[in-house]
Amino acid sequence: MSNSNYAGIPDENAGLDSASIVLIPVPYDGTSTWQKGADKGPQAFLDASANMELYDIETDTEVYHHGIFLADAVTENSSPEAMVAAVHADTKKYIKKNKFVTLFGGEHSVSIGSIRAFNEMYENLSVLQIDAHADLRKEYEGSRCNHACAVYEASQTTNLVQVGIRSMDSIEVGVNDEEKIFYSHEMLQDDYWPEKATEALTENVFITIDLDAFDPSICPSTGTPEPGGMFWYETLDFLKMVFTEKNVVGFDIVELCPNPADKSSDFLAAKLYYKMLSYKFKNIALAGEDGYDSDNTFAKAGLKKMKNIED
Ligand SMILES: [Mn+2]
Repeated sequence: MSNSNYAGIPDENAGLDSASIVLIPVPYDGTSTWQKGADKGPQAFLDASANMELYDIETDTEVYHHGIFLADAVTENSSPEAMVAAVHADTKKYIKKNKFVTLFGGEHSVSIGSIRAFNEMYENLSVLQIDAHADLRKEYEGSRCNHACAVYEASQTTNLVQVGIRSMDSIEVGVNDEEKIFYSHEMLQDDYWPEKATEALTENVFITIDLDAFDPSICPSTGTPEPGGMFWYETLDFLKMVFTEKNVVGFDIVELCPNPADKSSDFLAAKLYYKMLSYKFKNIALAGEDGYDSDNTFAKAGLKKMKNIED
């Protein structure tokens, strides 16, 4: 990555020791089947982030004051399995440092590694997947670490809740509990889907967002754009509900496939990432406020839900 600090934030907010937040870029595109280019996603996301205003109007906060450390990118790409192992190791390393860990892909197979790490570190983990595709294949093209298998493991080892789904293969039917799949055509008919999806989650939630969940009219730069997707404010309202009612322990955003003729998708991804951080930290005091003396106030807020830190 050519950017030294996330979003051009000052060095004092970008160091690992004092940062509450870690961002791990994973520029990986080894298994995508149609349009290549998700390996360029992290750089386009960082470039758009550097051109974004850092005051969030809605929460009246500047979340970067909590510190955002831009980690070295995971560049292992010798095989899908090796990439997943590398993502798993890095994610776990930073969770153990009591950071709020976030990742930016890359294609969706990177989430196999991040979800595995969070599931090892947090009790009764739910995975909230916001995606056009079910991604529930056990194996695809000879690998269990293909993007089409992104949440198969999560469906077996966590409480998986899927939102925005509008494309799947018949072999995926029945892999996840139908009660926990919120299909786009049903969401359109049910004003209460956000409450129902939130209720389906346990306390500890990892969120994985495949940008193709959004309608291609607002986010066309993804590998497989599917019509009939989610819009900006309905997505933010839902995320706000989840961040308010649950303990979101981390998240990833994947499948930005940049197109030089469309900067709006890069910018949507940048803004989405920052919005999610703003929702997470809006009620967590900054160092020096409300009697907190620690540089890393997330450590205090987040630790209590974690499994044995020595795992
Ligand atoms: Mn996906």
